[in-house]
Amino acid sequence: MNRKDRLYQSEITAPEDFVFDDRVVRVFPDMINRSVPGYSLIVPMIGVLARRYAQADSRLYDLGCSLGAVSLAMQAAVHKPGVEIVAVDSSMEMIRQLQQNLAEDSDAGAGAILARQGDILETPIENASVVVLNFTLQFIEMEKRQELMNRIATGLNPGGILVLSEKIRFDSEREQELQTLWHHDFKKTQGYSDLEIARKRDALENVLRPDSAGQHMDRLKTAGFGQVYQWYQGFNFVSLVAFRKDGVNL
Ligand code: GEK
Repeated sequence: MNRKDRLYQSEITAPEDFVFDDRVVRVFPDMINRSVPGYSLIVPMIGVLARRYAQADSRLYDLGCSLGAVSLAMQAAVHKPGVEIVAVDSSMEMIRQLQQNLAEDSDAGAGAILARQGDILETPIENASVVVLNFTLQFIEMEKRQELMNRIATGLNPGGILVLSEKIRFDSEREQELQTLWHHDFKKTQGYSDLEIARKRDALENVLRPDSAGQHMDRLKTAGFGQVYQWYQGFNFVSLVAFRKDGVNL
């Protein structure tokens, strides 16, 4: 755990699609911190948002939870009674490690974290006050994204929120080029070499398919979210808060 990510220096030699397996789990916290600009800010800020919108006796969902960073941030920030945090990931290796971490953590806070292996496309969303997809939707098949958003909107209680963080692509070719360049510059400051950056980009090519901000907006509106606000951007990484159309939100 918490080892340095050197996967694209030498460990992965032949080109292959990126998968969330044991090798990735071992380096995941280092990998995501050095790859997503602002990750270490985004996670606790989701805790701040959850603290405001979590409702007593409801569920908080962390969909595509990996090692549960968002679940832990929400657990630390939310003190309402009867809150259950449901953390779901399709990678058995991720969930196994998360469950081990939770079992070893004697400081577990108020809301229980239920960590389960599963496909978020098949996870029922019920009695939810906060639903978080922190860089997960980008890995879901394009054709299945709308239905997932529809189910989330239906499963959210009035007054609840969806937090959606994503890598995005830009409609303007020039902006796409620049933001990508700046993101790669960021990765270089984090110690990744040009070769590692290029190899990782190739590995993610068929796996991580970013939408544009406009596509996200349209999909969220279609699903029944009335107000959508971007609260974070770091180059081509953004995070949005969406309110259900019929919600009364402060
Ligand atoms: C964090 N949210 O640390 N069902 C469930 N999980 C899935 C599915 C699916 N269909 N597809 C992909 N995943 C985390 C980071 S990482 C983002 C999320 C990244 C899972 C996949 O196994 C992986 O753990 C996660 O989504 C994406 O805040 O690595 O860039």
